[in-house]
Amino acid sequence: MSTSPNIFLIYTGGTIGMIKDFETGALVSFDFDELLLNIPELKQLDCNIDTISFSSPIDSSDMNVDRWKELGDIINENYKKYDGFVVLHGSDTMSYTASAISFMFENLAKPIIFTGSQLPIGDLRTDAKENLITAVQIAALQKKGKPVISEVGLYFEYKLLRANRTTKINAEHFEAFKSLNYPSLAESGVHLKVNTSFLHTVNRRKKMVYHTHFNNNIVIIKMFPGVNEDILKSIFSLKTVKGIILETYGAGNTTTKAWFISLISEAIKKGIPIVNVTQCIGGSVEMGKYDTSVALKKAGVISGKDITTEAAIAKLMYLLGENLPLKVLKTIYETSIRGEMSEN
Ligand code: ASN
Repeated sequence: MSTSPNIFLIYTGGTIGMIKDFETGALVSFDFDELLLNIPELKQLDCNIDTISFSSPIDSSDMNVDRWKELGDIINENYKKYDGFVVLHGSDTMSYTASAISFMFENLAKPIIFTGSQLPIGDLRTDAKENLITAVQIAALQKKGKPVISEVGLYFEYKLLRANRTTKINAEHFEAFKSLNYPSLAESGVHLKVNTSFLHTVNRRKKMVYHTHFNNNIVIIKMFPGVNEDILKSIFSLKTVKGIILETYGAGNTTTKAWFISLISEAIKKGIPIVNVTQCIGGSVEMGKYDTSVALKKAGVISGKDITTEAAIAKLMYLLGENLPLKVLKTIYETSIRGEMSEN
């Protein structure tokens, strides 16, 4: 029997497997077998690769919580059988899905590496081949028979990043993702260099726990100068809203208008968690640093610290799905549970 690592390659859709629609000229998801035919190099890798595809591959703009679960179920059902997982996913919402998957798998002890591309695999100038081949190699990395990476990663354009720290920052460049608040986990040059000290460490005696409940009754409100009182009041009055993410300025600042502060504190008094994340792609929320965030802190707003908006959304849906009392939810939210925020 072969001792090479066993890798499960999961195709969800995205540009990597797309072709141009004959009539509209727009890119549409294509057949997985066709994608594999375009990349015979996979057979040369020192690992065994099994593959599976979503029954109808999608552009990642159509991702939703049901699709997260579909993907999570595929990984969970095959967790024991494989040494590592590679997920092919559209780049547009890759950071959201990868963040969600990181919360779904507690005590993850194997690599789940997301990748995709900016150009389809059949395109002459495609970035898909390098992304896919190196993602598989990373998922197959082992030391003393154990996976080197035991977390959810995102590999794109020569860098492996912690997935729940990433944001898509460019629709044009091959370097489409950044992780501004956490260093890269590995870099691919002439050698594949793993930055061991930044890797998530795992206690292998703890059993992996799979979580599937996401409550998507949430809303994200991006602050902007001139934000309208009536519109915000109507959003805050919606009974279906069970959690709010406030995308604030700089280090967590908002308008200090009395109507706004009272909306926030009334909602929290009613048990609605409100999370403060910054609109900046780097840096951290620090409520109390400026006068313009003191009232938020007093009202009990949760600090998202240096979490990305993508991870903040996934974490809020995940913790709401766990049905926790508000105080407990706040404490857990402000703690790094999958390496998604800095501890301070
Ligand atoms: N629209 C595509 C997607 O996210 C973009 C890509 O994969 N580069 O599915």
